[in-house]
Amino acid sequence: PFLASLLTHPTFVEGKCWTTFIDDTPELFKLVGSQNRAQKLLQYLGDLAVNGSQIKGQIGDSKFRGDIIYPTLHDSNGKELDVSQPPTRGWKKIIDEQGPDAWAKAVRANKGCLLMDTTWRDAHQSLLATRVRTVDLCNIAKQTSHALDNAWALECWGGATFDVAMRFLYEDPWDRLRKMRKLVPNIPFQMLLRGANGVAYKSLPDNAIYHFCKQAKKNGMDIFRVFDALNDIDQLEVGMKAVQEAGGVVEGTVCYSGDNGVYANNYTVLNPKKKYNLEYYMNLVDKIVKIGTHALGIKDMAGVLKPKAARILIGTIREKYPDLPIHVHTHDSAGTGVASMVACAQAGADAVDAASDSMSGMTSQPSIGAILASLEGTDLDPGLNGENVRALDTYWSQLRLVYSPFEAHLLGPDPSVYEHEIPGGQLTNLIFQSTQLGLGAQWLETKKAYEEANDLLGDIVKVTPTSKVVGDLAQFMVTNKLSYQDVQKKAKELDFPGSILEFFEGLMGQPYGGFPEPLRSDALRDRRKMDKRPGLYLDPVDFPSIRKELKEKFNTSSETDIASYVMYPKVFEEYRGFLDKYGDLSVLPTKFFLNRPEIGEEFHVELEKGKTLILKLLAIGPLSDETGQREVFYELNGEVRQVTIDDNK
Ligand code: 3PY
Ligand code: ZN
Repeated sequence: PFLASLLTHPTFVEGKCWTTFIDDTPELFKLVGSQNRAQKLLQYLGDLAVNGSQIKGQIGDSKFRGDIIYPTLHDSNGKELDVSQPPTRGWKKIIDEQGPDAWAKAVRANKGCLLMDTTWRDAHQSLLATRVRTVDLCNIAKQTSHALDNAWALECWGGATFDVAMRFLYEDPWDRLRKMRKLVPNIPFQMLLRGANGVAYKSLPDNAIYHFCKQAKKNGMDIFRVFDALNDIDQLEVGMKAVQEAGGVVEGTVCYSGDNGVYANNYTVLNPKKKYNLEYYMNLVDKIVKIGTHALGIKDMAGVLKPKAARILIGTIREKYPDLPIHVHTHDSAGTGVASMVACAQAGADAVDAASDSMSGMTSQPSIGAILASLEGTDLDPGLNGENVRALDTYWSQLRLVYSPFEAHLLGPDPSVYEHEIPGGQLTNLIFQSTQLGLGAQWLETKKAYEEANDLLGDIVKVTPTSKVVGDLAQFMVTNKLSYQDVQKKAKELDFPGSILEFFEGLMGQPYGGFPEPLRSDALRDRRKMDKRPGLYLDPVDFPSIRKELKEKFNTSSETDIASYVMYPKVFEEYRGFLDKYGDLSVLPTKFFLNRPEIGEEFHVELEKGKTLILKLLAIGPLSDETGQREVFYELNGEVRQVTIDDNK
């Protein structure tokens, strides 16, 4: 069958078969397996028909199951844009042709404040449990490449998208990156890298981070926002150096923790307990600059950077480092995001983050439309066509309803974020968990416990993975009815959650000001204590033996599979198991990935270019008492096909 595919392939037939043709034409192999793929897909669809969606975190069906209407874009003369043609404008060209240093210069010379659109990463991580699938990003990619042609970047990868893709969407995150890259040639791509943790939740050996960054760059990534959850400079350095070596743009990043301390001279008046003041942030910036960075990221993961603090912080950095591009990230949890980002722009930031209007606000980034409206016509104009940006959002307004089963149903801003400092994505999760339990009061208790847990841990910087440590301790306190004092007094006997012990061991790096004692020693008992960065204690990854192992276990020698396995061995194995059973589901439209089809409803699945399946659910048979199974009947390209499914209900 392979030979038949080869001999009938149009390129071969036309005699244009070059020597790397077979390597460059993976669809040859796909054609061979398409029968098999269709059968596996039916297995998934049969399971969906009988048992409903098994996607973790899904509650109910999509609110919108109609056909998506795609936006039409226009040029500055009002003429309809042909989005099938690649755009000519975009900052990626400078990175590619002149390199990151020249790019940094060009960014500084640019008068306006650029925008980074986070819709493809942080916005859905913060609002929809990171569940947006590759197909839905690709379906709007061409329009996006035009509408956001002058954007700083699209944030589209890294953070939680990496593991969630494999864990819950049964997708290869690398495949996503490659597909997006093909469709968006002009706008730089940006990813979030958790320093020495890569895209995992605790530190990995240094060579794993180097290998990962190399693959990310090779597969299409441009700008790497590198942070460390404790602002531990040694941990941060690992990530920054790995990006440097991979040839990427380094955005060394400061995680911003509370605005009270920024008022350096009178901070004791404002909040005596705060240890993160202007001096602290400036010291960190100095260290990041010393390591070598193309841009500076300010990552306000909880959305606690108020406009006045923004002016002071960004203004001070701008004055000290006139040549350094500054890029600010925030969340709109308190509702002050637009005001703060405008303040940053006015104080000298080169770029700020925003999300498509329907995917913005609350725990996500502030609205791109609102920021555009605030800066439009001023010296800081971001240089985007507002009408096209709004047109793009008509897509996201429909998509948000397709993903409604993952909504946390937030009702409004939460200015108490200034006290509890819970990062955006985590805030959504915690509110969701509390409301699921039907305990309104529990939410107040959780917020209070979160503040206390943070104090117990020594007032640490809170973002993945340290925010999880604080959240786990808070939930542990609420569940076990432990007060602040109880935790301190009973620490020697308490059975703390694993994340807290890992933090105390030093597996997430060193917190500023040190670990709290005697709590650390009491909790750890005879477990190890690392007082330097974990990478110094970990054995390097033995890549040759991992390559051999993956070849034997999964018949793959792909370096990106190896990177996935090194980052998440168990998740990768489970993902491959799922692929064996159901095949590659990334081709299935989301409404049929999440929702059971109606009887008689026809739908199309494009397995690959030119190979479309036309499907219709015909009937679900009765439950067999003997086997606990049902027969499900589908019509596939006009033929009746039957699959046997375990009824798990
Ligand atoms: C992540 O690490 O995934 C984050 O979004 C941190 O803000
Ligand atoms: Zn964020």
